[in-house]
Amino acid sequence: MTQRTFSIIKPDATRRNLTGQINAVIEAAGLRIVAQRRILMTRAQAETFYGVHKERPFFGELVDTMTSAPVVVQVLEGENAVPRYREVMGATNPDNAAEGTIRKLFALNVGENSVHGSDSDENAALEIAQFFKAEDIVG
Ligand code: 3AN
Repeated sequence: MTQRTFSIIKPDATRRNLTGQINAVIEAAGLRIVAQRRILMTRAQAETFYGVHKERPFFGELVDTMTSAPVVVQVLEGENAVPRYREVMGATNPDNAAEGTIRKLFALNVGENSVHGSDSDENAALEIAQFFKAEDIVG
């Protein structure tokens, strides 16, 4: 089934000018970039986005990192987009990421791990709605 997921190319990656290389991995995996925008996240946006991690010890660091440089927010479309993109991203900690995954190729460490991808269809819908209007997504 064709689905959508939400992706972020994170500051560690935009800083190293890796947007195009990451997009190439996404497209080679059969996912289509149907919306994309480069933004500087505000602290309020990052705190809302990572609200589920509010109580985690790394929350402050996560918000600092996500607001430290531009990010590219994206909507990806494809068959089983949510689990497919999680596969393409690789494990949260790049030390555990499989060969050929975005995090194995590009991530620096668990906090600067180059990309975000939604972990469920429900969260994908919420995350997409935080950053995109329906008319700005063209499949
Ligand atoms: P994923 O991004 O693979 O879904 P989550 O949801 O567990 O992983 O974590 C969200 C984000 O929080 C990660 N992408 C990473 O940037 C950051 N993070 C997770 N665990 C740690 C940690 N132990 N130390 C610092 N940052 C972390």
